[in-house]
Amino acid sequence: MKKWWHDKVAYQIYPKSFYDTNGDGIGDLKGIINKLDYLKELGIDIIWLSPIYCSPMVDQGYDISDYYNIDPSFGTMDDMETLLKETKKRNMYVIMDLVVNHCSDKHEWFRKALEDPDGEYGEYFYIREGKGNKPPCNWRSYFGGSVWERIPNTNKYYFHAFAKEQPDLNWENPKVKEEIYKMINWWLDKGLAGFRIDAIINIKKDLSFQDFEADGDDGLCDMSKMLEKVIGIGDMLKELKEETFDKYDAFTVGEVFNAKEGELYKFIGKDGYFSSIFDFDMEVLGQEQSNRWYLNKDFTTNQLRDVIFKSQIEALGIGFKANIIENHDEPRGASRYIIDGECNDISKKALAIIEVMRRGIPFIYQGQEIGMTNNKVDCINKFNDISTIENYDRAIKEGFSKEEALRLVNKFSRDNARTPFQWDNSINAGFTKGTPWLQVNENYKEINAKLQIDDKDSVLSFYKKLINLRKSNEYKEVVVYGEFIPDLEAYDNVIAFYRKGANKCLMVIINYQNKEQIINFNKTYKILINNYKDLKFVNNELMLKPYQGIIIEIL
Ligand code: TEU
Ligand code: CA
Repeated sequence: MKKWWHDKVAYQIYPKSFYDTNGDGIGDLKGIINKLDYLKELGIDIIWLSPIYCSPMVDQGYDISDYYNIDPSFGTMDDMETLLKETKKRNMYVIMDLVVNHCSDKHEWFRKALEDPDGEYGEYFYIREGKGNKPPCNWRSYFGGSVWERIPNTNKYYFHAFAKEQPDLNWENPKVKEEIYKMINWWLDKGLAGFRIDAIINIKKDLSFQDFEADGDDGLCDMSKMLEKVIGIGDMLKELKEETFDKYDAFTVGEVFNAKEGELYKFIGKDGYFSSIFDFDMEVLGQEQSNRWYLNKDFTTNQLRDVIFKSQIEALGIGFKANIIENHDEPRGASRYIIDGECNDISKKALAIIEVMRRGIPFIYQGQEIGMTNNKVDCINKFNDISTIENYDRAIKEGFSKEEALRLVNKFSRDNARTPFQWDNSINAGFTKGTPWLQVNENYKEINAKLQIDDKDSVLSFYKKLINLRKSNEYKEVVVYGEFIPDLEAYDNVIAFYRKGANKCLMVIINYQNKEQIINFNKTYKILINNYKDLKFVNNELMLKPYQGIIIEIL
């Protein structure tokens, strides 16, 4: 059955770094309203806002102290309502980040829990007695250290999967669930189109809290060990959607890393828990353990191609994944998926084809469309992100030199994607008239939106072309619903596939390497999109230039 969101294109805004209108160095809701026409022009339908709720910002808004209000640094509820009105006018939709695995330690529920751990609000969290002088078990939080934090003057500990300022909410408590459902419906009633659902796979814990074998020098073990084993998340997610999203035909995207093999249909199938889930297969390539970046391995283009194919095929006949090449937790796609020294407008356009032409819902992250790249930071103190600093410290504890640790966090830091949006070549890239909360990438004079808007050969214009193709009357059906069929796998470093629809068949061929590649080819075709001016085709041979990417219609 067709759904309203199937043919849409989504865009993630990281509000703090998008556009600042009052000179405090922090992007705001008015800034987003100001740039809606830019997004509309790009072809965006759905905007996902990273959290803008009240927050002490220990984890940039992913620590919420009040779910019903807007953090003053972003604006007011009036601004939010204006944003909803202005998007509606433009036939655009807004989804917000739903962060309900945990809240902030400043949330009133948690403050009350600390006052009386054995009382009603203690039950809103996971509070357990320590084992002798030690925490209840040896699981490692995603941001390092134990998942348990001792409550002062007691032998009780509370559970936090992320930072200690992000206590996990107790999803086994019906009252907590009721509060969460009420809050979700309150927002949907306001006119939100849905949610991106944060860290949701963590809501189900194995309540036996037993130790696992340590996998690091810290004597702790990755939480994934527990998540792989625990059962029962399905019931929670089913109830969640029935009590909320279903009633509104909302669009939901789950941040799900650990869907078990063969269980995708439960998440995004016809009666799935969510409309879609992110495809993180490219992002976790080479990753040894969650959030221990210094252990990450390099990967080849063939490996990259293989994970893309595998993930695409997995979703066929089941549902639609949300396709990304970067987000606010990841390095810039152009820096991660293009070899250093080969990153240029041509290769960025090749990557853009992968973003938009996979089957699923494209989610473009702010700045991706102009080819923003990783930032270079020369000193650990210049990072802001909690996870970056923690990774650096841990790498050093585990024996890496300071230089090596700095190099590695530069490569993977979440701040790479969080530097301010580069609007133009004026001071601070036109992001703010004040002092930006995070250093602007120094390449803003070469990479900015203003330079690219009127340049028909820019990365930005190329994204527009791709989105236009996806939305055109002629090719919409095949780009949105067409099957995904891999091809040319015998060629190294070539990423090629068909999108086969009811009446049309498109083929994507990308020579994803810095040298020419000849490909035997005996089909009749029409070129729809090409990141070079021409395409050499002689005697049944396609001669692809370095990083040449084409979309052709097979006739
Ligand atoms: O991320 C969840 C998550 O699993 C992250 O730990 C992710 O693996 C990591 O950031 C990659 O480096 C979500 C949000 O997207 C993230 O920004 C938050 O910090 C986190 O939840 C806690 O709310
Ligand atoms: Ca501001």
